[in-house]
Amino acid sequence: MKKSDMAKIFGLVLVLSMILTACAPAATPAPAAQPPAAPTQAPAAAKTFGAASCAPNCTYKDMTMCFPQLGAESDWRTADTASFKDESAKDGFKLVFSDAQQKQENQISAVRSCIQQGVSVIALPPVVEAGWDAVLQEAKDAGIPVIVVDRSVSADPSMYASHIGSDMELEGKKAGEAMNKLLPNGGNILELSGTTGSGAATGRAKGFRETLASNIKIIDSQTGNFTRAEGKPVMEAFLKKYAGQVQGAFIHNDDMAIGAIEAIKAAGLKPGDLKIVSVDGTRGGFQAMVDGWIQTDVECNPLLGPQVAEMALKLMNGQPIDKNVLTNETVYYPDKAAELLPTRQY
Ligand code: GYE
Repeated sequence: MKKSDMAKIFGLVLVLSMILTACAPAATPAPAAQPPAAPTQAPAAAKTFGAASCAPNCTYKDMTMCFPQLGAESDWRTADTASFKDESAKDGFKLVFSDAQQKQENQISAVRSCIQQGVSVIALPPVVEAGWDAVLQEAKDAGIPVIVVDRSVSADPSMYASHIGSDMELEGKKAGEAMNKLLPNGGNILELSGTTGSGAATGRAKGFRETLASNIKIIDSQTGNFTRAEGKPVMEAFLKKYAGQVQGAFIHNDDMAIGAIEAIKAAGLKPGDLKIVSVDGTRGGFQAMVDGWIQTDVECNPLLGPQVAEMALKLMNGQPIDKNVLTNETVYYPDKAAELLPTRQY
């Protein structure tokens, strides 16, 4: 067929289709106004973390946020839970809350139940980093965006919408620098680590080792699972084993530090005999600084509810969001502890 013939046929088809469209009953929507028929026509990002059906006018009243909290192991965690509950009450979105008691399998079943309920968004604080791929894929397949909250996951970032939380490695680095200042002539130290395999413990341990001076030796490291109850016996055992041989301790959170301090007191040591660097900056941590037991407290902010809610609404409305939002945090020392204690929110 000649090119000119093809153009004629094309023109004819075009005119015919215009006539047909014009003659169609008014109630029939024009083809152009219809949404794309097959999801394959939508851009990949829109399909993965797609806007809700109320977009672009979704409000908090349209939102059901799933928050499968990892546990209630520390004052940090209690403050974090309260932050989400307060935000839900303030904004008026529905919060599906559960407490996994530090067990990943409980968190995974909570996420699955949220997917079945068809929540708008899942805010997931993962107890450990590994093992999330399957359930993240299930959420993705269901079109429910997941915001990873607080600790990190090792899954590929394409598996979730965003991460909001602390830079745990940076916290570890700040702790290492603090220990270097506290022990300028070097020494032996202990590490009381957070939950094994958690982003918080892994990051803090890594950052700490990266900055620690070569004349300071970590002679032992054990987990206390971020709790007071486990921090105490771990320190008791440490002090029996290394009596008279240690000058400091890096403790991954204030709750374990408070437990450890009970053991240190019971062993007859005085405030400052063991230089303690802790993390979180809770009221309990501040009180321990006032009392002379903690020499440096690296802040970790648990009040994540407002930021997460704001991002969740943006996701529902199909607005762009940042892939990794880091919390701004500082370092506290005993000199300002008494003055700042009444201002602490957790
Ligand atoms: O430091 C600790 C809590 O994941 C950042 O978990 C959080 C940590 C926090 O139990 O107190």
